[in-house]
This record gives sequence, C-alpha cells and structure tokens, in this order.
Amino acid sequence: MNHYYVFNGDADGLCALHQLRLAEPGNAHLVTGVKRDIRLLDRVGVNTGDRVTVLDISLDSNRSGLMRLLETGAIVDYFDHHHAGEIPLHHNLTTYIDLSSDICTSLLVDQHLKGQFHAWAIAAAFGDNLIQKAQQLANSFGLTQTETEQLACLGEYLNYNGYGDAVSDLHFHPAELYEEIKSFANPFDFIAKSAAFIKLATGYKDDMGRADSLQPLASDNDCAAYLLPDASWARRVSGIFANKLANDNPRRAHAVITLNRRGNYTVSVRASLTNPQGADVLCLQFETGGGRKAAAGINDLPTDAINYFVTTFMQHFRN
Ligand SMILES: [Mn+2]
Repeated sequence: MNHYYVFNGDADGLCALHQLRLAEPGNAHLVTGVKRDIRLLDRVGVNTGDRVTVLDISLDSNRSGLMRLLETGAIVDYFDHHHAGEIPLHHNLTTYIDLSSDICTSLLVDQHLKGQFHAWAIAAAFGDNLIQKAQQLANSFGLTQTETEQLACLGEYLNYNGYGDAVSDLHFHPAELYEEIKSFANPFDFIAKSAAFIKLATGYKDDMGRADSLQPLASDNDCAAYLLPDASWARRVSGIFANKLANDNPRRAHAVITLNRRGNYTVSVRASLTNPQGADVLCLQFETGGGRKAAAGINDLPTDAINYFVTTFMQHFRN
C-alpha cells in the first residue's frame, strides 16, 4: 500500500503536511509544486487500496483527477478551504472542507489533530494572510509578542518560497523544504537551528529590497502599474510585493506585470483595499483574463499589448 501526500507548495500546504506526518509518520510519496500549480491530482497514479491525502488545493479544480483516483479504488482524505463546488459522495472519500474566510487548511488539520502541533498551524495562518485570526490564536495559546512575531515571519517566509513561475525560481523545491522542517516538532527550534530558515529570511529581504527600488510604469493617486524584470527574484517576490503595495497604499489599485515562460506577460491586478471592486471586469476584457472583484489577473498578455493594458487599467480605476 502506498500513501501519497498531495500538497500545495506554500506555507499552508507545507504546515498541513508537516502536522499530519508528525502525527502519523510512515511511508509517503510527496506530490507538490509551486504555489500556483494547483492541478496536482492529475499527476498521481494509484492502485486499489492506496491512500491519498490532499492538502490545500481546490477540489473543483481537481475534480476529474479525484474521481479517477476514487474509481481506481484509492482511499482519499481531502483537507481544503478553496472553492470546492459540489463535493462528491463516495464511500472512499472523507472531506474536511471549510470555506470560511478565517480558516486555512493547516487550521483544519490542527482541528483534526486536536491541536497537537498548534504552533505550526499558527505559522501557516500567518502565511495564508489570516493575520487577525493567527494573532488571536497566538494570544490564546499564550505566546509572547516575540514568539508571535517569529511565527509570523516563519509563515511569511514559507509562503514566499512557494511563489515563482517554475520550481527552478524557488530557493527550495517545496518537497525539499519539507525535508528541512520535518524533524522539528516545534517551529521555534526550526527558527533557531535551521540554515534553511536563514536562507529564506535573507532571500526574502534581498528580493523585497530590489522590488522596493523599482519605478512604476505609470502611477497616480488612484492606480499604479509595475513591470518586474525577467528574473527569478522578480517571479519569487511578485505576489508578496503586490500585497505590500496594497497595504502601503490602501486607496490605490495596482497591477504587477511579469514576463512568463511562454514569452507573454502575466498580469496580477488588485483593486484598492478601500474599494475592492472591478478587477475582474477589467481582466475579463482580455482573452486570458479572469478572477474575482478584489483580485484578478491575465495569464498571457501579448508583450505588444502592454501599453494598451496600462492605459485601460489606469482609465478603469480612475476615480
Ligand atoms: Mn491555503
């Protein structure tokens, strides 16, 4: 019997995996990728009686892969907080799915394990940007402010490691990063003793420093568009840089543009925090665009369409 763990390569996926494996060590095949790589079940081949634990990837996006595994006779446990659609009823499928806005997958695993590795779950909640919830859990767990800040950094660094267009952009392949954390039942020991933690902290600060020195392509009081250079550091930091721009300028809409492996631009658009609307309407005007009201994107913008995009973006969000 094989046991496959299929997990998102971000902080939440990693910490969910880590908690479960601390509670039930044993043989494991790990299947993961960069944070944006979410159709992971397509990569899993099983035999009857194999076990599959799925962590932090949308059921709806993996529906066909999931049904194939169940039909082959695999036993599946599914933990997640992303859009699920209709959850299939199958005697071999157990789901722990909760779409509440203050829940992440590591917190679902934490509930399942009755808080055995609670500090790792708190770090994951920080990494998944559930700041208030994580803070609240840290307080009721009796952590000091310094300890809470340490877990917040840990979550942010683990999350940062998952961003990139391909695993070659990352400091650590997520499965390799798991190997670095797996012997630490207590995250404070990992923070104090692991060279991997130092590498992530240094990388995070370097990448953020470079991003902070970029000039926008266009900006005014209502919106700003940034083009990041074609470099691994830029692909690693783009998601976190976009969060920082939003937090620093809550009344402004932002577009962050990066070159992708297909030779087109990937565009990430966020409406302002004070008026989180319209990002989807803008992006849907473009062929490969989509998303939600507050945050949307364009997967493949032809490079010669960038000026047209920037003009449309600035007009769209001008108050
Ligand atoms: Mn998550």
